[in-house]
Amino acid sequence: MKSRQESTIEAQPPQSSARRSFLGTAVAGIAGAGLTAALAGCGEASSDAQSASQARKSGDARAPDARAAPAAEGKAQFEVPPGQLDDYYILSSGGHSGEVRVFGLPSGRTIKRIPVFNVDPMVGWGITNESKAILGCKPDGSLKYRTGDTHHVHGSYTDGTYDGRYFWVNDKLNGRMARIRGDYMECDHITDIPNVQGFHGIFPDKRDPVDPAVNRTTRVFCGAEFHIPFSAKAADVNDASKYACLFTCVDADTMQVRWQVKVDGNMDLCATSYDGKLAACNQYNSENGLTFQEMMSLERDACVFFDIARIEAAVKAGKAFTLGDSKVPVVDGTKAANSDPKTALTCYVPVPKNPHGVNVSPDGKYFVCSGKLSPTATVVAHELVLKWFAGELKDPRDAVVGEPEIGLGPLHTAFDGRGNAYTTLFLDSQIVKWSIDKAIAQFKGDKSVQPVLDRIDVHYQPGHGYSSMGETKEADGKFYNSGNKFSKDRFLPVGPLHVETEQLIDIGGDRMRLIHDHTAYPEPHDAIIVRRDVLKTKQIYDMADFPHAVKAFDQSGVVRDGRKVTVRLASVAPMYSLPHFTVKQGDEVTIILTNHDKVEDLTHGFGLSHYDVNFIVNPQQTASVTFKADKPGVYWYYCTHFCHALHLEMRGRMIVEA
Ligand code: CUK
Ligand code: CUA
Ligand code: CA
Repeated sequence: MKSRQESTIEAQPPQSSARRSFLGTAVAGIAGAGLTAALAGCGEASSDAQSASQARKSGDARAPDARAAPAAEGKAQFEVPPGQLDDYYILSSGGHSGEVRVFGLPSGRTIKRIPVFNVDPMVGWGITNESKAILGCKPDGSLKYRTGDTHHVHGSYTDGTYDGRYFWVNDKLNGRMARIRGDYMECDHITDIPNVQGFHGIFPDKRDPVDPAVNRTTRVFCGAEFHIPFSAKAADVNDASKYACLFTCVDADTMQVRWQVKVDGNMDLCATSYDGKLAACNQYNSENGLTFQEMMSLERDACVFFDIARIEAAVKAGKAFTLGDSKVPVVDGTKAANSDPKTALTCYVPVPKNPHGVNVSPDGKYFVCSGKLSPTATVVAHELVLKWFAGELKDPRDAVVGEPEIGLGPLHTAFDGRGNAYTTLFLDSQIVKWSIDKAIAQFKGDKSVQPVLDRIDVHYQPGHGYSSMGETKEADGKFYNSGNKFSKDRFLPVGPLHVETEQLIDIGGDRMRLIHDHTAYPEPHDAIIVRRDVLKTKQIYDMADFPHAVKAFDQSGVVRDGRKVTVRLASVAPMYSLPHFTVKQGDEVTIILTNHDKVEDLTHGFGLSHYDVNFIVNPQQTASVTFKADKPGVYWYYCTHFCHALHLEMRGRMIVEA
């Protein structure tokens, strides 16, 4: 049998000329409306548009012009018609919703919301015993946390590109890292990171720094943004010199924390080299200040590099200490303790004031760190950082090979695999395309080169931008998505809280073209764009993976053990295996439900009236809930997930005897 994807590709009809001309007209209309709206609704966009039109008059080809895909060329090629599938998945963080989202690209269709750190009654995440075991509970059985703040999603690598096995996401709020399985696209593990607050950037490594045979992800690195005092003495709470941040390594397979490194400054993003040797974090607050003013006093902060092999050798050699209750070995990576390059675990490369974001070019040669408060991006050569660690480069700043001026508020950089970088400009509300080679030539002293190649207005204030397969060696330079923090007037008004705008940009040609907008519920930060063939998802569970499965209808029933009662239930559309069951008031009831349907998409739900119980079972899945039967009477349970013509009849009674 052909895979769904193969048959879809074959089934794709040639572009219909009728659709092409219709879409061309529609896009032209939208582009016009967008520009008018921008002028009317947004001060910054208005001045951008004015300066852009002035610049165009003066013949500056690098000026932005708020363009959408022009009508004459038509953008039907990017339309995903009804019944057709997208070419890419976007896996996006959901910010303080605590979840991860999956969109299709180029359509922008929402395909899935994966609950991770939040509670989600649609699937029963945070309600079933299985999900509570992953989330972690207090001794009384209630959830330890119900909230999270996801910022960065990254996938596992084999040979420098995504292998579809796992995805990881951080929880900035409660200091945790979660793993999502690539096959079922569900969270399977959450790890608490000890002694950190504001756990922010993450990045999986791409190969082992020492063993060349291990050419896949085995570690995930995590940066912490808020520095905290590692002294219990009350007198030290206001002594900034007692504060520090920890950089953490988590084992990708076991999800155990392997080691931590104490560093100066506050870390935002993480990046890893393609050879596995280095990880990097952009550092602001090198001042180690506790107040806003203190954090801004220095002209330069740093991009800090971690020599992974040396750190692991130091841990092995016992040069580590522990902090508080944590058993995780910690080594000293502060600047003062690492001044000798030949033994240093870390290298602090100075970059302009309060940088944000560090990204690695797909050829593995450069780390690009954005200026945030400086209108520049700093290009650091991977090879030169290795030279510094080898004692062959005097000053860490000598690893900088480019620092082009690109615009106001640079935050994050993506790549097209053709030597170009695309950086979000938060203050300018633009994406700027620039050439890495030209930036390097200019930095060497060639005043005639202009690294900036193009700019495009986005609506409005972009945070992260990311390109198709752009964080792998297979960066294909087709699409770029700008994740904008404000949408203002782009969508129908819905009261004070605005949805965010995700804008899809065609980066296949010399100039960027806006293809379309889609909405994203607040608030995505980072995302990755993954080619659809990378993900091999499973649509049906294996019943054998659930040790408590109710394997046959005749295994259904009520089992009593003192005050603990287990109700074993199975489902096949449109029936549960028990039309009713009886328990006693005060019993602790555990309901185990196995879905025996094998048909793809045949999910059942289980809602229990007035007991706040609500979860689903996908085909061949088993899930369970535990609650106290404290209200006597008759309570209907029913299927919440539409499954059959008789879905509404799919129900039964729980009888609670007083
Ligand atoms: S941070 Cu949000 S826009 Cu958490 Cu990646 Cu830069
Ligand atoms: Cu089963 Cu609806
Ligand atoms: Ca600073």
